Amino acid sequence: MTTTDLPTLNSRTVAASSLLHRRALAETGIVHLGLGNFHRAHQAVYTAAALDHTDGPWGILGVASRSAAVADALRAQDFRYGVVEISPTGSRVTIPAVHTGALVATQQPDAVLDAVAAPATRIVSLTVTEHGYTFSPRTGHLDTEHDGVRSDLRGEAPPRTTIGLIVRGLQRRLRSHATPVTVLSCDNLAGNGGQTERLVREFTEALPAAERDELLPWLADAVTFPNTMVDRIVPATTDAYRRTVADRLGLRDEVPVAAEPFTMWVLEDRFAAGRPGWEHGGALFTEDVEPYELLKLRLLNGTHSLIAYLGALDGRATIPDAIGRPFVAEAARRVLHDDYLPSLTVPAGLDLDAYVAQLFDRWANTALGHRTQQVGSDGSVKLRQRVPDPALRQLRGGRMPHHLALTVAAYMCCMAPPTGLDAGPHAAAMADPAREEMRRTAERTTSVRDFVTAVINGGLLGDRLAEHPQFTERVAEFIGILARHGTDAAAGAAAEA
Ligand code: CS2
Repeated sequence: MTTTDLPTLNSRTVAASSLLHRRALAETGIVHLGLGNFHRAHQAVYTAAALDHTDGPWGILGVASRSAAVADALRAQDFRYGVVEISPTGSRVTIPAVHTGALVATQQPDAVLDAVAAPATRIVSLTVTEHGYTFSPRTGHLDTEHDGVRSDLRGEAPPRTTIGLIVRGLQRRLRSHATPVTVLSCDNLAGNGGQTERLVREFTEALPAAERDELLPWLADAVTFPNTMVDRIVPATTDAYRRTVADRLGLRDEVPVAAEPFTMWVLEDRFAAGRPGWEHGGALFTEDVEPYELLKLRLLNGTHSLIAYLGALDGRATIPDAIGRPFVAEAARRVLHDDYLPSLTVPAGLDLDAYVAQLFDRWANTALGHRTQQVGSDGSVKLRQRVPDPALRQLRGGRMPHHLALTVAAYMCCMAPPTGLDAGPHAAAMADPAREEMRRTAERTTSVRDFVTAVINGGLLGDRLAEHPQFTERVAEFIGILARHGTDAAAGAAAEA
């Protein structure tokens, strides 16, 4: 039997399955921007646990940015889908069943703005990836040169950026009833709540005076932006995961999400209008999220980037394949311990050795098959969050962060391979908003060193690393070694330095 012969997963077939709990969904209390896999395997699962514990008005309206595919499929399945938890020892499927609707921002912009403004909406959460915040990689401020930002500032419909959409929705809310609301970033940005608040404010400050003066005081009074640390490795959906749901439940699910068993969520408890009891799903509420955020952003995400770029250049399709190469594992260990760890304050009570050992186990989860291409995509916006601060800290202390330089060198080789280097299919498949610009820079510069200088001075990693030409020099040296002698030799040179 093929999966197409099976009944579709929907509220009726799910309710008939003894495996699954039944939940009569209450009203929508959360509008979530970014209906991607991560949200569906993370916040949705915590919300399901909260609602399993106590009923509440916390249904989630999911908003896809552009693509209608997931929203349409979810609608056809009454917003039910499977989360396939994959570990080396097996898999299990759960159905969060917390979504009350799905919209596509580009197709139904007015309905999205209405949803943000609706009195019942108490939380507007977002997972739009680093790329979705439209900050300038150079300055970190709102990118007012960005076409979408400019169009949104002029008030053209539909809003083209997430920050524009949030501000326009909040404006509508203020004008209709002005009740408080929480904007909850769940993306991998350092200080994600604070950054979102700043970008929202910068957008508002750039509006005409009357709009600005109306909105700014209300934002300060009635809207909170808690910081959060989110963690769960969630690969792209494949037919293999669709088959797992079919095998386990005997139902056809077009949009399951696979995820590792590990999951973590740490949040500041600053909600303007209440929240679900996410602690019942294991979320941790604390006054100071920053140590957790930085720990995860650097040790997991930062090291992940190095594994993805070195792995891709070495011809590895997946993170577990990459970390299975001893020289990649050693480079990961070194960047984590030598370059990232000194920049961190370990949260009180956290067993660092166990945390690090667990990271290596998570990366090695071959059953999950997380792709190097996925982790390596959008490096220009991701590395900006991961590399500069720890690198600057080392450089200012008179130490060269060799493995951070290697990370940047491997990234640049994936984006604009120097002469003599075949970066391979996994690097070629990495999407990145800066790729074209880097390629053009490579064409107009005559040496690797000039290329690296132009890219770094152009603000790829902010504007402060350019003050340390020895870092640029080191990146150029690694690119030379990668091109002439390969990934193994480059990692070896970093380890010996
Ligand atoms: C990864 C993250 O793609 C990436 O950059 O590092 O998506 C990572 O898998 C998650 O943050 C894990 O929580």
